[in-house]
Amino acid sequence: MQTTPRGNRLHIALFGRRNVGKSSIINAITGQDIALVSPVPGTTTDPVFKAMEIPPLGPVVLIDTAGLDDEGSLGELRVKRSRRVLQQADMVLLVLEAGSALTAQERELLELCQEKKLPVVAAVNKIDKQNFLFTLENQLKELDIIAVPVSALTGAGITALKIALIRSAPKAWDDRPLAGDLLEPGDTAVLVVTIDAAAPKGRLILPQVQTLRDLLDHDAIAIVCKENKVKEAVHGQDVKIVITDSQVFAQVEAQTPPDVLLTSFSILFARQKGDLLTLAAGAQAIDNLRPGDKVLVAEACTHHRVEDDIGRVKLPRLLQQRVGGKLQFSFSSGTTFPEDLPAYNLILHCGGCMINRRAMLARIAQAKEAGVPIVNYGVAIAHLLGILPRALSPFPEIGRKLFP
Ligand SMILES: Nc1nc2c(ncn2[C@@H]2O[C@H](COP(=O)(O)OP(=O)(O)OP(=O)(O)O)[C@@H](O)[C@H]2O)c(=O)[nH]1
Ligand code: SF4
Ligand SMILES: [Mg+2]
Repeated sequence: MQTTPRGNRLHIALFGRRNVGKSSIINAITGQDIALVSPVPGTTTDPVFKAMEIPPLGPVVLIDTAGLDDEGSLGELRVKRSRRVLQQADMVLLVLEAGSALTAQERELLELCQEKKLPVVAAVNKIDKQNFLFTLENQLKELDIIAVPVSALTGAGITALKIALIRSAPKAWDDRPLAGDLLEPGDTAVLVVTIDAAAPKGRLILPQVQTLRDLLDHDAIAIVCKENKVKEAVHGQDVKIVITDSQVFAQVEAQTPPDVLLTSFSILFARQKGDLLTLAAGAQAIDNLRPGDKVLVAEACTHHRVEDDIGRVKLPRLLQQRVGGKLQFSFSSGTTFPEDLPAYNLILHCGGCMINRRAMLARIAQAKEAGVPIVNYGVAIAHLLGILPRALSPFPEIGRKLFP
């Protein structure tokens, strides 16, 4: 499977009057010039579907549409086609122009969205030339719609817009598969579980059980073995993927044929919870750290800390070994995320098991806005062990971007 199938992508449909900047906002969100922009109203005529990976939203399809106020018989036809897009949308981004008020067409669209229970976020664009938002903001507030002031021209508010999209995305979007989407029904996965002194007595740990369950939910076949039996587990079977504990990755890799996908449980969880592309890019930034640099270790809860705590002790030690000198560590925990992010050279975040995906993605967005690389514990460990490129083999889109 080379790319995320469309069905697993969040479909965001952009609507708005002609010339309000729908296409420009697509370009601003993606950071690329992919949608045709011009001062001539009616530039976008037919719905345009763009499938892409937008950190930190993940794999999405953005749907650019023709203006809702298009006129004439051809215009009416275009409006109809635009509206039809609603059937394929998971959520709607209504683009408005600062200084205006809601029109009948926009209200009609919002009513339709309400009927279909589609989440709506409104972007009030062109605040660089007109920042009178009062009327629109009040109208949208009455309708219980989040309004984000933006300028596609200057980029102002675009991160806030991404965060609003993440927060408003439909509930089902949070329920992402762990591994099941990497296999077709009937495909086989080998799960490698270490049973050492640290393993709990008489049971498997939660990430292993969750992965197993996810594979079964997707009608895949799962073989479970220890790290010394991978060769036998793979032999003679048509195995699609091997999933292993990070600590025995090298040993497992040596027994896994190159044409079989290989990854670790922590990479799967980083993907499910966060935005793997940004986190993997953040891991690369570890190599740029120099002695004296500032690292923020952020944990999403105030869990009980153990003696060789991964965030407080183990990872700081490993990082300093890699850098060859002392780093300045700051620690944050719980629901607050520090304001002074630009002061750091790297953010090392926990797996975030106590917060939902939206909250994790919002933190990743804040880090990106501050221009600070962010990596989580699992991905950082994979990088420090030198296994990241191979562990990303099931996600060629990400591998291609990071290791072209
Ligand atoms: N000043 C300013 N101009 C903007 C902004 N966003 C878009 N524009 C300009 O507005 C015009 C229309 O932008 P488009 O992105 O093509 O608008 P659209 O909504 O896709 O228009 P149609 O496809 O014609 O419906 C272009 O000249 C853009 O450069 C903004 O934030 N500020
Ligand atoms: S990974 Fe989970 S338990 Fe650990 S600090 Fe983060 S939220 Fe808390
Ligand atoms: Mg357009």
